[in-house]
Amino acid sequence: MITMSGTVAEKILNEHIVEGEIAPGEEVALKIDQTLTQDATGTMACLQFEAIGIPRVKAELSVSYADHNTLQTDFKNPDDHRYLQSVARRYGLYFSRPGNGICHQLHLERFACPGKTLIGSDSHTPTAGGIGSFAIGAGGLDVAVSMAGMPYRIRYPRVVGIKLTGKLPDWVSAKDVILEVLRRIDVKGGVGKVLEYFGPGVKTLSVPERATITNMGTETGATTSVFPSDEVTKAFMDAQERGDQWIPLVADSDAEYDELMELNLSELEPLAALPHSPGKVKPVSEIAGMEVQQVAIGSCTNSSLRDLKIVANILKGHTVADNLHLTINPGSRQVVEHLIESDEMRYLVAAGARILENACGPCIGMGAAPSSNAVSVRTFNRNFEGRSGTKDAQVFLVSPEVAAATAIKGVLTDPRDLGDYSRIEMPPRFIVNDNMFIPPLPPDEAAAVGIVIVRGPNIKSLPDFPPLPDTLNGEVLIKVGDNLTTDHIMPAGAKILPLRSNIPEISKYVFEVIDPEFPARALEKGGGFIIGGENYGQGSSREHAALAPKYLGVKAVIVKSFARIHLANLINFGIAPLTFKDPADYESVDMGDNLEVVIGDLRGDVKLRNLTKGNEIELTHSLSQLDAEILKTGGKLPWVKAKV
Ligand code: MIC
Ligand code: SF4
Repeated sequence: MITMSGTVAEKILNEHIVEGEIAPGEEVALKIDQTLTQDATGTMACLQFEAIGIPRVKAELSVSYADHNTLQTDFKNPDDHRYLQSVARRYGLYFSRPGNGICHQLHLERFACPGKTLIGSDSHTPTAGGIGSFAIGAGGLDVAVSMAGMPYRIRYPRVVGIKLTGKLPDWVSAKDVILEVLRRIDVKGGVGKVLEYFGPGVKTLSVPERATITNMGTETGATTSVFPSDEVTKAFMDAQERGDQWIPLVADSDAEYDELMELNLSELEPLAALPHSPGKVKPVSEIAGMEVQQVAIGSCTNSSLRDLKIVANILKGHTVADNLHLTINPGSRQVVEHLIESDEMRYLVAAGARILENACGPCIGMGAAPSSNAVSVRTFNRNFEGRSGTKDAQVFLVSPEVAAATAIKGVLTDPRDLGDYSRIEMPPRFIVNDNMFIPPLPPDEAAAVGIVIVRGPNIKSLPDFPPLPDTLNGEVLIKVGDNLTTDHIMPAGAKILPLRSNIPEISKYVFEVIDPEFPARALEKGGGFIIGGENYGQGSSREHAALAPKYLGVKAVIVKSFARIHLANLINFGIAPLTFKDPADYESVDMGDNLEVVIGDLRGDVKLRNLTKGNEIELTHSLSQLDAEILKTGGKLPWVKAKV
């Protein structure tokens, strides 16, 4: 039992705990104040919410955003948007229409509040930590359950205090701060932890800059990242006409962190994450000079007004180098309206930037795929192999400053070579125009009951899964290495994303990037097992990375360690998530081996009999009693339905 040492994370957590013991690693249930969903995960989340059978959302605020699936190459994505809009109207959610912007940028601008808990069906939900919200990414089903008013369960995290001192030098920005954190702790250094920023350097960063840092904290595997709520936060909320929602929230002076890290902002330099991992970080100065074929600016990490203003002022009077394309996705309409008003949009257009819509776009392979073998320099947060839509593209992740300098020069450029830093001026008040949010109907359930839910032909009903037996039999269907991402397990992109509400169809693409024969093999063998290394399932929150393998008959995933959200998704869909007791045993299991795994009631360790090799291995798991119960029932949906 730890005492209330008074970090920001602990203050929010402790106020929201409704069950469980306050001690790192213990399972606690949290009251959730706000929820967010987006269109790529939200369709499934809404189908699940409907299946739970509650007449209206019970969270204080639920927002359904349409920002990922905005490419309309046929009826599927627009059908899903009509479905989401009708569900929002029927069940009392805000609906953010396509064109309004990226969920995390919009939520920060218009809804996120210090001291509140937020759960979102998107792994970058911690963006709202920039305003002092305790914001967690989760699978769609967990968000649906929170929409139904039930608490969300997590392991009480360890809190890492990151003490910021100094001030960012010219040409260095918030992206370099989080890239430096990633350089130090890599893509699994944050697992089981909250990254909390404090110290004198905090006040030098604006809320959108803080949000860039908390957004990409996701790439460390952290449960979330959070900044205090101070005068800077108040000024931001005042400028968004939300000053009345501000509360002060800082760590007590005697607060004790479970771990400490110091980061002197003054010592940072422009950094880049190299292909194909956000944790492979190097100074730009060491790798500058390589020819670049594409620069892409935007994504929930770097599409705020501050970021696009700096880009506009760097590009002013220049032309994009003739060997590359520059695409820009602004984060929201507020950003665009300001750029138009200040004339800075003209600098972007005049320089030759291709202005795309306010949406995720190229970040999730929705358009603007790079050419073959291209080097693509992006302000995004992920550079996993194939995610851009081009398998052999080399994606580098950088700050807006590096991206803009590179766009002018045609080669990867350290922006400090450009000379004087462009100064930008932020408006004292933001242009507030909420006309693309459709607010919920007043809470008169009778009025909403008659609202027809619009379902296009691509929206298929949820598959039903039977309870899990005590003994699982089958073949090892695939064996993968460390840090395998959910983009590998269930790819996204323009072709596959529109199938998110159609499980039989989307299942045909499981492991497409690394083993396109997997779905056919899994079906032919009647299902089986996946063997993996460390940090299996890092990255996106997409529950389809569990749901689709389940549909193909996967019974257990046996690995050295799991990423947090994917582990929860496996439990939610009735796939046993097991780990090797001795990680060295990973070596002894091969693809094609016939296994018998005796899980029993999942109360203790588990035995794996390798029938091909004739040996026995000890497996273990981190399941709570409740997790075990959910798993054995065949997943969370039947379990929740039984409760309701
Ligand atoms: C991503 O960045 O990978 C996504 C697309 O936003 C995902 C959600 C999804 O797969 O729909 C995420 O980060 O959770
Ligand atoms: Fe959208 Fe990219 Fe952010 Fe995911 S990481 S929410 S795809 S902008």
